[in-house]
Order: sequence, then structure tokens, then C-alpha cells
Amino acid sequence: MADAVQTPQPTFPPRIFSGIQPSGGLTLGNYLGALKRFVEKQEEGIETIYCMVDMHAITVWQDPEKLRQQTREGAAAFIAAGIDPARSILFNQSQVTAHVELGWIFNCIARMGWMSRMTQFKDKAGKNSENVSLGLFAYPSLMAADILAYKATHVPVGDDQKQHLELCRDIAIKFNNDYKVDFFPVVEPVIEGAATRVMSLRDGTKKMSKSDPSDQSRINLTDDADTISKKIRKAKTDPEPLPDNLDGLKDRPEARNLVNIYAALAGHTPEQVIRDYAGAQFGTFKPALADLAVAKLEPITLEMNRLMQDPAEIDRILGAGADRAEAIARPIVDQVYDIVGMIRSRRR
Ligand code: AQP
Repeated sequence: MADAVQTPQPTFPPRIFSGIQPSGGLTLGNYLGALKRFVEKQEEGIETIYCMVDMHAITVWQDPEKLRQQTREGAAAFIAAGIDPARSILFNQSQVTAHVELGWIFNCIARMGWMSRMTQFKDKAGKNSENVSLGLFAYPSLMAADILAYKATHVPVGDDQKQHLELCRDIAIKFNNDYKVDFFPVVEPVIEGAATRVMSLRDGTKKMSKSDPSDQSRINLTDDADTISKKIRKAKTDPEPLPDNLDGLKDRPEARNLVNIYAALAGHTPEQVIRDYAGAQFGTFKPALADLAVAKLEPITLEMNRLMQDPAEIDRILGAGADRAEAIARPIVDQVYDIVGMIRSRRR
């Protein structure tokens, strides 16, 4: 981007931040592209901060009661998938006001031209761009604030967030240049694994998304075993058997998607899956995938259901996480106010 000039990067201690919107129930895409990776990062022993980004969710209309429910359900999914709130910081964004404070400052750093190029905005706004919220347009600037309020250095995400992370890097670089400081790290996206972009079960060219109007297009983390099996068996495919190498999947997006999902769930590479199922018909492959998906997802769903019996405990965990998050973000954002020249004379 034109205004962003690379400066030498000082060393920042490794810290992971990532978030998920409570804009619906979480999907297999969120699980494989994000949640599963979040747990792996926690297990690597790096400091991990994870957030239900409720302020992002309201960039499109959310029913207030449903938003609360989805935020708790998302937090339950994190814990059920293996996030330990004692080891990782787990909270909801709106409880730590440093995010929106820094978000405003970044609105004054980011350029209109940068934001206009965001493909997610174009996809979500569609032909309706005059009528969507200003928040939806500014979304990537708040996302940069989520990350940089903690001076996070690494951000595990699905492939769809790559462009937003490039913008986060540009904001950090421009802030550092404008104010002649080495204050913010230039973050590294962590986009790894066999399923960085899980596609819709109805259309292999479209991302699986929690807000897709068709429930058949996705596997929800709340789906029971029977529903998961049915959705996989009904997933759109082509009439050909599986090929014996990955090149054979090049123009077969639905088949490629199911192979990637299998690989990510099994912890294999797509090459291994193709080797094991070379020549198999979908009549054989789909039931195997359905059994694998049920075996991996059912324990998470059952644990989520158990945790959701006690919403007060989930709220307590989010509150305690927010206290820990605030303790990191507050001094960083206070330093930002100093750097940009705000008077801070209130006694606290
Ligand atoms: N289909 C996907 N494949 C791989 N990763 C995915 N992620 C989302 N969908 C897929 C990753 O999940 C994390 C959280 O995403 P988000 O909830 O903040 O928003 P999103 O990317 O816009 O996801 P959705 O499901 O499509 O939400 P809606 O429908 O509300 O817009 C991110 O790391 C994302 O990459």
C-alpha cells in the first residue's frame, strides 16, 4: 500500500491473539481454520489470547438476546475444543474498552483506499454498499486494534483473513512511521494446515460460513451425530471416483473440499488421504468421512452442551479473562494516547 514504508522490525516477545465473531453458531470451518489451531498454539506454550469479538458481530444486525447466547456458545466451543481458560486468556471483546479506543485511533491511520480494497467488505456489502453500516467498512481497522492492543506478534486465522492481516501490518507500519516510534510489531499471519479454507457443502467455490442462509451448506458445532452424517452424505460432489493424486482434484472443488476436511480432521495431509482412497467412489468415501467427523466433533458438542447448562459460569470465565486482557491492553493503549499527543490528566 502506497503510504506504508517498511521500517526495521525490533524484537517483540511472541504473543498470539485471535478471535471469532459470535455472529451465529460456530461451523466446521471455524473449528478447522481457527479453533483447532488455537488449541495447538496453546499447547506449544506461547502466550495465547482469544476473544469472542462481539463488537465485530454487530457490524451486521444481531438480535440482542441471540448475540448473548451466541457469545456464550462460542466461549463454550473454545473450552470444549480444548482452550483452558487458566492457560489462555479467553474473553469477549466488548468487556475490554481498549479495543474500540485503539480502533478509533486506527480509523485515523488507515486510508479510505486501503479499506475500499477489502474483498470481505465487497463480498458482504454486495450491491448494497450504500446501505451497510459504517462499522462493516471499518471492521479491519478494529481487527488491527484487537491484535495490536496486545502487541500480538502472531495471529492464527483461516485463509479468508489474510488480507485483513496485511492491512493490520500496514496500519502498524504507518503508525510507527507517522509518530517515529518502534511501538507496534508487524504481525505474522499463521495460516496452516489442510483446511485453511473449508468450503460450503453445497458449493465448493464458496466459503463455509455461519451466516450462509442454507443450513445444509455447513456443519455447525451444535449439530448432532445424525445431522452431521446426513449433511456429509448429501454434500454436493461429482460422479467421478477419487483420483490417485492431488492434481486430479484441480477442477473438482467439492471433491477437494471433502478430501481437505478429511485430512484436517484425521491430522493427515491431503496427499495421504488420496493415497488411502485412490479410486474410491463417494459412496465409500462419504460414510468414512461422516464417521470421522462424528468421532471428532461429537465429544466437543456434548461438552459444549454440558457447559451451556451453566451460563453464569461461562460469564464468570469471560469476566476473569477480560480482567487479565485489560491488564495487558490498558498500559499499551495509554502509551498510544501519549504518543499521539492526548492530555491524560484525570486522577485514576
Ligand atoms: N470456511 C472457513 N474455513 C477456514 N477458516 C474459517 N474461518 C471462518 N470460516 C472459515 C476462520 O474462523 C475465524 C473466525 O472467523 P469469524 O467468525 O471472525 O468471521 P468469518 O471469517 O467472516 O467467518 P464466517 O463463519 O464466514 O462468519 P460470518 O458468516 O458471520 O461472516 C477466522 O480465523 C476465519 O479465518
